[in-house]
Amino acid sequence: MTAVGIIMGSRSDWETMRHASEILETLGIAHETRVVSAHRTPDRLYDYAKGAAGRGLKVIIAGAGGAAHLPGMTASMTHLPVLGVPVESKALSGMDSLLSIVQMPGGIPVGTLAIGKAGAINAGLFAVSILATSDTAIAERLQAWRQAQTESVSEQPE
Ligand code: RP5
Repeated sequence: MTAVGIIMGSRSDWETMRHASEILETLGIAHETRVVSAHRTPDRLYDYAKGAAGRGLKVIIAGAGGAAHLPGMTASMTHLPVLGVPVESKALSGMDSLLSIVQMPGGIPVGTLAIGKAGAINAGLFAVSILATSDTAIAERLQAWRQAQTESVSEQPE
C-alpha cells in the first residue's frame, strides 16, 4: 500500500522534490508523486488532502516555492503528518518559501525541513523514520542505510 504522498506546487519543483522520491525508492517505501497547487488547483488540493488518510497514506511530503501555502493548507485538511520542503525560489532564494512554510500558527503543525535538495532528502528520511516507529523491517532498513552513510565518511579530506 502506498505509504507516502509527495506533492508539489508545480512541475518546476520536481528537480528538488525528486530527491525525496529517490530516498524513498532507495529505502523501499511505496510512494506516489503529484502536482497539487494551492493557488492554481485548489480543488485538487482539497480532494487530495481530504482523501489522503482514507486511501491509506501515512505521511505527506509537500514542497512548494514562493508564497508556499501548499504544506499548511494540506495540514489544515488532514490529521496525517505533513512535512514541508521550501523550494528555492528565484526571487528570494527560498527565504520566502521557508518563512511561508515554517511560520504556521499554533494548532496546525507542519514539520519544516531545509530549503532545497537537503530539505527534500531529509523530508524523505523523516517520513521513513515516522513509518519505522511501527514497522520493524523499515526500521532495520533505515538503520542499515544510516550505518552505510557513517562508514562512507572518510577521515581523510583527500
Ligand atoms: C509555487 O510557485 C510552486 O511551488 C513553485 O515553486 C513556484 C513557481 O511555480 P512555476 O511558476 O514554476 O509553475 O506554486
